[in-house]
Amino acid sequence: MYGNAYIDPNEKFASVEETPELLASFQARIDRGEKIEPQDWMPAMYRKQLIRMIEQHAHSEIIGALPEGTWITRAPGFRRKLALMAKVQDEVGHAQLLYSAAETLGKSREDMMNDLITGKSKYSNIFNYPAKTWADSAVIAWLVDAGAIVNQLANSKGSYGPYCRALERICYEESFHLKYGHDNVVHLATGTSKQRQMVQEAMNRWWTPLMHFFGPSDKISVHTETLMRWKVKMASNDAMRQQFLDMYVPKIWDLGLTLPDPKLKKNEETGLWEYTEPDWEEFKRVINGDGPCNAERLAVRRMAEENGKWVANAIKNDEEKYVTPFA
Ligand code: FAQ
Repeated sequence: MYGNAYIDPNEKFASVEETPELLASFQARIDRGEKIEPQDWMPAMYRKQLIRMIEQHAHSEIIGALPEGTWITRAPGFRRKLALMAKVQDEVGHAQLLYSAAETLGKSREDMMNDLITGKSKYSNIFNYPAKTWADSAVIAWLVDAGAIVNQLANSKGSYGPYCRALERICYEESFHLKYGHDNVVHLATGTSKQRQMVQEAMNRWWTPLMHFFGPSDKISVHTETLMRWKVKMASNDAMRQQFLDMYVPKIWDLGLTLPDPKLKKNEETGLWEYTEPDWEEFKRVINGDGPCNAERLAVRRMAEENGKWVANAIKNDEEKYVTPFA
């Protein structure tokens, strides 16, 4: 999978001791805005955190294809079906880019896939909710993609080269998804009263998961401080949530739609949005496997793994055939 040039970073740096001098010079590189590349030395914790985050992101993309994917066969019209099919394919492609970026840090794709289907790794909370109507798929494409772009655009300026380059490319595609989703929402919001009702109900259903999507509030976030010091995360969870609210709440209200939070308003003095703190207990339950669709999502992935094993084996055998003679 890595080709012959690949050197397992865990082995390459196994004997390097993490001295204070080495840690300081690493931090200095980050502070100067240099990119860290796979062949560079990095603290074990930087590597571990990056693997965790990129892997979770990759899993989110393939699991994220599922709620919208269920609407491909039922999309209203041929053009919307084609567009949705292309979008879902893009999401799976994003997972490929991200798994490749995570592999550069020394975790194999097989291990990542195993950790996903055994429930060891997390993926985004938001994909554990059902897309009940066509309007849900529209809201996902508009607002989940919008949230993803806020996060990814910021983090594409981060410190780890392969992740940043993957994010840059992903953002181009997500921007188009967002336009597709917006078009669908506008169509429903300006349609018949039944269509308006359908999109309003979808908005109500997705609001809390969307607020959760940016991660726990800064007061209770575990990793933000370390990840921001290392420029893996370029803004805190609350800052990204604020940016999303600032960009999208006015657009939602402009369409005559409402949001299910009576406290939601912009404080003109502070420039910050005020909102009801979303239920973080629900968030914890969902990310730890007890959301409405967790079991179903992992069951689909397990089935895909099982059914696709022969393809993986064929590729592996093929790789061996080509790689061995030059080893
Ligand atoms: N869902 O200390 P923090 C997409 C966990 S891609 C699940 O604040 P951190 C494309 C976190 O892992 C969407 N778990 O964590 C698409 C940690 O648990 P751990 C995915 C979450 O890492 C669109 C614990 O809570 N994007 O949508 C979530 O500093 C449409 C404590 O939290 C990414 O993954 C959550 N929302 O910040 C596809 C972007 N939030 O691991 C199809 C990369 C937190 O210690 C259709 N990731 N947790 O057991 C990130 O930017 C960060 O990881 C955050 C969380 C911001 C998500």
